[in-house]
Amino acid sequence: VEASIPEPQREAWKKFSAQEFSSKEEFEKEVVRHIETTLARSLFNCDEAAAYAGTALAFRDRLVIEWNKTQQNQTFADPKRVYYLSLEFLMGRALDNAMLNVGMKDIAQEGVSELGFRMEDIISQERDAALGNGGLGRLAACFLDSLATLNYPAWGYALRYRYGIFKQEIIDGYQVEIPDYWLDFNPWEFPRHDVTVDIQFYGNVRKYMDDSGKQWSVWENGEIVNAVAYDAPIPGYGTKTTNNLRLWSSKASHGEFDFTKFNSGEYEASVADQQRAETISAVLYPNDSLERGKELRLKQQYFWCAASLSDIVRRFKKSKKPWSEFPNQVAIQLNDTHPTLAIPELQRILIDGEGLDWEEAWSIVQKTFGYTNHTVLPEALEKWSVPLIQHLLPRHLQIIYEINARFLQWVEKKFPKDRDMLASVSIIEETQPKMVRMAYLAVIGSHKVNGVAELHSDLIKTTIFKDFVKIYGPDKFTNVTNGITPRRWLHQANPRLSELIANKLGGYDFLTDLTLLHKLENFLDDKDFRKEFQEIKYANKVRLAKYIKEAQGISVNPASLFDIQVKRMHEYKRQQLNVFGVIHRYLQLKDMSPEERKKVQPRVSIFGGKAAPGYWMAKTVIHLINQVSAVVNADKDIGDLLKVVFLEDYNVSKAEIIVPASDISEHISTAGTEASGTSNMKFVLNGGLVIGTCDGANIEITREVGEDNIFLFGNLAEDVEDLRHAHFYGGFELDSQLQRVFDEIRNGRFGDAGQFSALVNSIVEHGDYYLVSDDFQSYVETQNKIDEAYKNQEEWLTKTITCVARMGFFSSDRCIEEYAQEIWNTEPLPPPKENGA
Ligand code: GL2
Repeated sequence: VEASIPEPQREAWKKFSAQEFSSKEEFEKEVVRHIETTLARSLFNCDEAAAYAGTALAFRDRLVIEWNKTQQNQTFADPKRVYYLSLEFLMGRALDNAMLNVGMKDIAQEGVSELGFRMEDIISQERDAALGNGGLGRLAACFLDSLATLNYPAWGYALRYRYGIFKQEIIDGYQVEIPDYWLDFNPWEFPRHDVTVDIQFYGNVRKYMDDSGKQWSVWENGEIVNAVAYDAPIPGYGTKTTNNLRLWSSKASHGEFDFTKFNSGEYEASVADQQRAETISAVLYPNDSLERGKELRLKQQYFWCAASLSDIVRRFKKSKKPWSEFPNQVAIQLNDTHPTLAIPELQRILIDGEGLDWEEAWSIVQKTFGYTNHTVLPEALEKWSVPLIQHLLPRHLQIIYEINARFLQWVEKKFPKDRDMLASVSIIEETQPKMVRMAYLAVIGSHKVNGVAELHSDLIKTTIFKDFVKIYGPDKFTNVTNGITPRRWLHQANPRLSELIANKLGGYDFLTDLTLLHKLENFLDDKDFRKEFQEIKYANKVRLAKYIKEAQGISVNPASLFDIQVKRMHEYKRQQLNVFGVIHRYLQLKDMSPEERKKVQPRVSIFGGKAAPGYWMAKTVIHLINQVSAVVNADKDIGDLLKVVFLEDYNVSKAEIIVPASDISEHISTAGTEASGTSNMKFVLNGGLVIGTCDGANIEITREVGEDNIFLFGNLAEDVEDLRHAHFYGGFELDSQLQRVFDEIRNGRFGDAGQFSALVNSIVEHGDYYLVSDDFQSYVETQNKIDEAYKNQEEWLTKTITCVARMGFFSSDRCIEEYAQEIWNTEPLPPPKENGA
C-alpha cells in the first residue's frame, strides 16, 4: 500500500501505461528495439539466438501486461484460489506456446521474416524448461495451461532448479548424462527479490506457557536459508488470463557471504555456507517413480512447502478474513506425496504462529488439501526415516506424531481392539529405524484423494489405501482421469492437422471444447478430407525422418510403418518387451527368402527416453536397443524392411516432432503398473493408433475409440499376482520364440553378451516380475495383426480419423473442471471486459 502512487500522479501513469503491440509493424518495432537496447546488438550482429531473444522479449512484454492485469483483478476480487504444489513442471518451450495462446503467431511469423529470419529457426533456439522427469511433471504443465485457459485463479509452486533434467547423450551405445544448465538466458522468469521467505532447518523445540496459561511451542536455534521467488507468466489460450508459476530459489540468509566470518579470516567457511544454502534448489532429482530417501531431497521438499505456504498465508491474511474462511479462499492440491510436509507445516503455522487450538487448525488443514496419487509402485511410495525428520524438522515430527496419535485414537473407536488395523494405517511404520509413511499422512490430512485413471483409482482403493477406505468410506477417494492440453499437443505440435480440423468444423472452438472433435466422424467419407488427413500424417513422418537423419545419422523411409515408444526407461514400461520383439522380427526376416521378404510391411522402430542415472537395468535396455540398432541398420539383407532408432535426449520439444509422426505407438506396461500414461493420449489425438496393455488410461481410450480401433494384448491386472506367484514357485516354460531371442543375445549377436545377462536372467531366473515372458507371444501376434491392418491403408485411415474424433474426453480442460467441482470447489474469474472490447 505504501508503494502505491498518490491519486494526482495517476493520470500520468494511465496515459503512459505500457501498451501491447497489435500489428506486424508494431511487433517488428518491439523486436528491433529489444535487440538494439535490451541486448545491445544491431543488424550487423543479429544471429538467430538474438532474433529469438528479441521475439521472446516482445511477447514477454505482452504477457507481462496481461499478467499484471490478471493479478490486479484477482487481488481486487479476492476469489478462492487454487495452489498446485508440484516438485516438477515439465514446461518445454514457452515462445511458440505464448504466440499461439495470445493468437499472434501469424503476425509474428510475417514480422520475423521481414527482419530476415524464419520462425521455425527462431523457435528452435529456445531451450526447454525441463524441470521434470516425465508424465507427472508434464501433467502439471498441462494443468497450468488449462487453469489459465479456463480463467481459474491459480498458482503453480515449485523449485527453481539450476539444473533441470540432465541432457542425454548416447556414446558407444551407452547413456551419458550431461548437466542441463538452462538459465543462461531465460527471458520468461522474473526475479522477485522483494518476495523472500526465511526457511528454518534443524534446531530444537522449546515449550513455554504465556501469562494466560496457554502452552506454546517455539522452534528455535535452527539454520536459516532464504527462499527467493522467481515468477513466470502462464498465458491462457483465447483469454487474457495470465496466471503465475512461482519458483523458489535458495540463497544464504545473510546475502553473498557472512562478513563476520569473512573478516575474521574464515573466508572458505563463509563461502561454504553460501554454497550449502544454494545447493537446496540446485538440482532436480532425476528419478521417475522412484524415491531414494536422500536428506537433500527432504530439504528441498520442506524448503519449497514452507516458502509456498508462507506466501499463501500472507496473501490470505491481507483479506483480514477469519481463519475459518481459509478453506473457502484456498485450495491446495498435492501433486503426489512430494509436498506432504505442507500438511504439518500449515498445522504448525496455525497453532504455533496464529495461536489456534489443535482441532480448529486441523479442521482447516483437512478442508484445504487434496492429494493426487500417481503410482502404486512400491519403490515410489515415499517414506522418510524418523531420525532424519527429527534432526531436520523437530517441530514437524512432533506434529506428525500428534496427528497420528489423534487419528489412531479415532480409528480405535471405530474398530475397537483391531490391533492389525492400527498398525496397518499408522503414519509411523514400526521398522528399524521407524519410518514416516508420507502417503498415509497425505490421505489423513486431505479431504479428497484421487487417482489418475479409472483402473488406477480402483487399484489404490483395493491395495495401498484399502484400510483407509474402511475407515473413511469410499467417498473420500475419487478418480480424475488425466488429460493433455490440446493447445500444445495438437495446435502447436501439429499445426496442419489443427488447421484442417478447423476448416472442417468451422473454426478453432475444438481447442477449448475438445469434445467437438466428434463432428469429424461426419467427414469419414469425405475424399478430400481423407486425402489431406493422410498427407498431413505423411508430411509429419517426413519431418521426423529428416530429424532422425540429422540427429542420429540414420536414413528411414517415411513410407514405412512408424512404430514409436518414447517415455522414461523403466522395467515396468517394458521397453525390453519391445526390443525383444524387434529382435524376433529381425530373426524372422533373416529366415525369409527374398520372395517372402517382398510381402513384409516395412517398419521403423523408434525408441527414446532417459534412464535414471543410477538405474542400471534401464541403462542396459538402452544399450541393447542401440546394439540392435547398429546390427539391424547395417544389415544389407534387411534394408528398409526394418530400421531401429534410439533418439537421443527425448524431451518435450522433441515430443512435439515425434508425436504427430506415429502410425503406432507403444504403451505396453505390465497391467496394473502404469497409473495412467499421458503420451498415449497425445499420439492418438494426432492420428496414431496404439498397441497397448489393459493398463492405465489405455482402458479408457479403448472405451472412447472402440475396441476395433486399438490393439490391445497381454494379461490383465487381476491375473498379475497369480502369474508372479507361478513364476516364483513353479518356474516356467519359455516361449520358443522368446527363447530364440535370448539365445541370439547370449551368443553375442548384439555385442558382448555379458552386458545383457542380468537383463535376460531377470526374466529366466529371477521370477520375471514384469511378466515379459507371459505377454511376449500375444505381443508378437498383435504386432503381426498391425502389419496386416496397415496394408489396408483406407481402413487404417478410417481408424485413425475415428480415433481423433473420439479423443474429446482426454483434454486437460475436462480434468481441471472435475478437480474444480469435486475437489477444490472453485469458480473461474474471467477477465473484466475492457472498454470498447
Ligand atoms: C506418473 C505415472 O507413472 C504415470 O502413469 C502418470 O501418467 C503420471 C501422471 O499422473 O504420473 N507417476 C509418477 O510417479 N510418475 C509418473 O509419470 N513419475
